[in-house]
Amino acid sequence: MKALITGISGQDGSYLAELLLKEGYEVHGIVMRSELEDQEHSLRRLSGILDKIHLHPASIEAFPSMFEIVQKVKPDECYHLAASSFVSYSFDDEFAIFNSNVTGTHYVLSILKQTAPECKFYFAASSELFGRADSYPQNENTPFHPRSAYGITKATGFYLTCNYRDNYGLFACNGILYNHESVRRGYEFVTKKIIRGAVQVKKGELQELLLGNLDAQRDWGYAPDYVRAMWLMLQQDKPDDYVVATGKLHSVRELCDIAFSSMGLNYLDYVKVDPKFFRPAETVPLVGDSSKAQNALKWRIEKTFQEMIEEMVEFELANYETKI
Ligand code: GDR
Repeated sequence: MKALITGISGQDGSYLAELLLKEGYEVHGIVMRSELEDQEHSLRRLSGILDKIHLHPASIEAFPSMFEIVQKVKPDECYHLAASSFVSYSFDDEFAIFNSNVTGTHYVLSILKQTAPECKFYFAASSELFGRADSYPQNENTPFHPRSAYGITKATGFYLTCNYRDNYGLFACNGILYNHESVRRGYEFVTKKIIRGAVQVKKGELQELLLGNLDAQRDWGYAPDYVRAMWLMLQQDKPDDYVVATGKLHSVRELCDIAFSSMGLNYLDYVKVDPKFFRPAETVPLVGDSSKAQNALKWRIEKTFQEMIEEMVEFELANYETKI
């Protein structure tokens, strides 16, 4: 079996590549040309498996190069993870995010339809589809109400995926994933930002950590658990869409408390609120009901929130100098 992963160098891409290798797949990944030139940093998450995977340089916004790669690889499964994924940036550059997230997704679907119509397709949708939701917990039937450029692009990708499934018979699935974290998370996301900040404080290199809304709540899961759900979706008899979530809410404040107190510090002494990091407030929290995934895919959560944060803290302390 051959799998093609767009966004293989990211948190999810790297865990998924490891999982697929373990399952005996030949793993191909799309990376940006610049990433190949700066492997030590850009491909750091793949460092343990670089000699076992096949990397192809291309931009998902460039149809001809994507076409050539898909035609050459002829994958059995394609996991489309490449996207601009930081919600805050999407407010700054709405036009660029549409190009990568919408046009890029449309290109991949169209290329698969033309060159590998039997290939199974996974689209990385997001809980940001629900945005200003009317009810919680959200499930596959909850209406979408995205409220960021990022959320709109993910909603468009979701509908593109449904349309290629319904109109062209592609085996195409949407994973509506809630926040998922790990030691490989990027520093702009709040879990890693807080944990990194707490370690910097502990080392005496930071006096205060500036954050946005401390009472914001999220449904945070563990990334390796979530990539397993992606794979399971493509192993079913029929394509479908699934919410992947823990069903539990935690606040940014709670995260600060766990991270700082695990190092014997009180977050109240160091964390300061800066309105620069505020987002439009949620009236209803984003928390998912993943009953469908649990029943149909037999998907289970293996790591709790507390275990995950402790693992991230331990890793950050051990790898502080290398900035993984
Ligand atoms: P999110 O993740 O936007 O939910 O999207 P992020 O970690 O950026 O924010 C989580 C929550 O923390 C609040 N917050 C802050 N966030 C950041 N980044 N920095 C801060 O200083 C800060 N202070 C408070 C935010 O307001 C928010 O409520 C992630 C991404 O992985 C998306 O790609 C994915 O689709 C969704 O999760 C599901």
